[in-house]
Amino acid sequence: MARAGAGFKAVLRRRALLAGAAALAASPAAAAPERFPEGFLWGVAASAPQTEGAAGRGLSIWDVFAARPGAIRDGSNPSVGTGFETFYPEDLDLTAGAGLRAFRFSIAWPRVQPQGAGAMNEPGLALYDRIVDAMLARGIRPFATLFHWDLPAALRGGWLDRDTAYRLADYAAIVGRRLGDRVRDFMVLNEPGVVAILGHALGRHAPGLASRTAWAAAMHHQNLAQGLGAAALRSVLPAGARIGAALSLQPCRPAAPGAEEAARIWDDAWNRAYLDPLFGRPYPARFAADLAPLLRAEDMRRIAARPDFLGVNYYSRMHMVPAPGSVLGATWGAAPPGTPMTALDWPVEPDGLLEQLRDLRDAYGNPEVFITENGAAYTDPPAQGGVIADPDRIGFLRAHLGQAARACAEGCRLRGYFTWTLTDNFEWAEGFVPKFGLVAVDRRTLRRTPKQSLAWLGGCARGNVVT
Ligand code: IFM
Repeated sequence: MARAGAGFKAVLRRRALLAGAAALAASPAAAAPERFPEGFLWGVAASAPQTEGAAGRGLSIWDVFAARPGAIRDGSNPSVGTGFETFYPEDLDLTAGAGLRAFRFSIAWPRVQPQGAGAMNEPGLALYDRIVDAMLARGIRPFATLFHWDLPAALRGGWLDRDTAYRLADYAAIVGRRLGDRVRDFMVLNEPGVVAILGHALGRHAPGLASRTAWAAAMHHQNLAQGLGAAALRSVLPAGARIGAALSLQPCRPAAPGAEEAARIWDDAWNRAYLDPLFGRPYPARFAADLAPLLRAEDMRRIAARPDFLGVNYYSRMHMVPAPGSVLGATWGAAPPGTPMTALDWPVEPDGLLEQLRDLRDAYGNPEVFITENGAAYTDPPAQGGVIADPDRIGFLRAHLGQAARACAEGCRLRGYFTWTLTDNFEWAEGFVPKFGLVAVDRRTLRRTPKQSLAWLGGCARGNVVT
């Protein structure tokens, strides 16, 4: 994901990193260990288009987008990923060996249906059989996401076309029938708001569109796909299956006096436009005119298939300023002075996670929640003795886990935590530059080298406590 001016302001950032690392590293010593409720699930999250190679699948809109000169910062593309389709046994060994017992992965729609509709590709489905079986054999609980942004390019209209929501439901039924005997936890879509805003309002992600009508269509048709996909899964899965949604939820604040309305606009566009309909509420009123041409009878009822669990992908708060004349009328501003930053210039704000979880508890009926993504890109040093020291990442995770433990203690129904991500991978328009992984991957050999954060997180998982 990319935010405002993700350019690297080296000096400022290094200073902020040092300040942040010191602040985060100092926090645990003072506090008592934070325990999690029994049964709390610890895992990692990843996605097919960021880790799998392209062989054996149809083209996705990210293959097409990446071919545009300048679209991807380092000129890379999703054709190799981390080689997960070959290296998954090793990746799962690393996961289970560390003590992490859940793996959120995604299924590549263009691998299952290269044309996005119609004929299914048996070898593609067979790959996911093997991956799921390998997880189960290691005692890892699979959490499957059906759509993590890799829309089949063959679906010409993409999310502008209402029909895509129906095609997603067909695909969901295929996957549910095939994997439902072994996978219990499914998420239909990942972060539809990011797809709508970065891909259709700002042109920074595939398919590279930037208009208000494109954004509104992508928003509504994805919400519809979440509802239709959940219903299709429900109709084919055995009793006990659990269907969720993974949303990018980031509390929004004004970045300056006078920017209050910008923060409210962004909160509506980024968070509420997905959360509210999922929980049976209308869309934010400010979008009524955008949605009027798209809404059909029964749409809101279909979308409001209250999920069995909500996946929360939290990275930081968003600090907003007005942007008159832009598609949404607001854009990212600066975080409060002194806020530590990651290597992508994203603010480090662990208490924003607690704020988000409290909002779900208080304003949405306290749904069952998993943190389905949380993590940070940092610049890692070279390996020494076969391991990479990444104290900044450990500090980031520790601080966020501390807030997650607090949310549990405050009555939020938080059931588990998935770190983004196991291996450094294809970070969309940023290419392979940002390193989010607990494990480094050599771009030439695809050889894996664990970072200290993997063992550290595994230690937390084993003890069910933040150490
Ligand atoms: O890498 C992405 C992921 O695909 C979706 N959520 C945010 C991550 C970090 O940008």
